[in-house]
Amino acid sequence: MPDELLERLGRLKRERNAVILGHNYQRAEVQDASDFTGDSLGLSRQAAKTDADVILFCGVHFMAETAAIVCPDKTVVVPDPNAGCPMANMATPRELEAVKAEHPGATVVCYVNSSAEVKALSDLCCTSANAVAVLESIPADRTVLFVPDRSLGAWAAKQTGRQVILWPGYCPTHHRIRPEHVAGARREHPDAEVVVHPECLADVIALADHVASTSGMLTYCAASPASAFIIGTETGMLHPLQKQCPDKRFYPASPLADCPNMKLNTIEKMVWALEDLRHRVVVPADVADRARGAIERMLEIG
Ligand code: CIZ
Ligand code: SF4
Repeated sequence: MPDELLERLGRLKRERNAVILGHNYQRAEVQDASDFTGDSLGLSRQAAKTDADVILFCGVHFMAETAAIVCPDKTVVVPDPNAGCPMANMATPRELEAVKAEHPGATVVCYVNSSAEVKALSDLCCTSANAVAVLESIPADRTVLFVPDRSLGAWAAKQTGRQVILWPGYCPTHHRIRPEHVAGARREHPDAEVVVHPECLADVIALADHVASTSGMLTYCAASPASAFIIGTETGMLHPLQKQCPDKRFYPASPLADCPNMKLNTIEKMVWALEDLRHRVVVPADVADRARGAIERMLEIG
């Protein structure tokens, strides 16, 4: 990366009093240029406590929206307005309203990978790091409607023994990881532990030694006595894992698991975003107020 661009980014960051948040799935150089890296929950917590006036959010659209909901008084900008999440787009507010009408007593739990409007129609939000705890917090006699990720919903339902109505959404990137990829990687690296994300196919989860969110993967791999790991999630995750444990080896379960949306953000676009203070992510106040309720109820669960 040319030093000149990174210098410009640093200068603009000071001029704008900006903080740069970078998701674990970003390009390595984008993560390295961020002030904080992590999962969407960790980054929202950083957003909530920052003194900065501007948040440059390097991730996908719903994550920047979550930051805008948590900090309504800050300017939130993204490097590329086309970086959306196809899974989040699989649940629209109109569809959710229709399904809610079919299940009037149901508690609606939305995965954080959803639009602000879908969050505003939900009772509780969750991430992959706390989906099990969120389900356990709901009285056992309640029906739960889980949107939009059917893989995470089914996995969390199994962990908790709860009956859950699943939405037919999924992550195209995680579903590109096939059981035969995992089996092949195991043959190639027989000493490695297989750690996969709950957005993966059930047949892939069944082959894993451990299932975790990205923050959970960092904790697990640091503590495990194993020295090699096959990682079943978006390939950007290999960077923070390798950075945290330079003496351990990390292999992708499948080289096909990269998210083209996550990879749209580049250092150049980050410079432009701070230069022009665009592309701004704004959530209308009434939507943000209702969505904040679902997010705060999740944060209370921990
Ligand atoms: O919550 C997040 O940041 C996502 C999308 C994945 C994860 O497990 O951290
Ligand atoms: Fe969405 Fe999957 Fe890309 Fe994450 S990795 S932004 S869930 S499409």
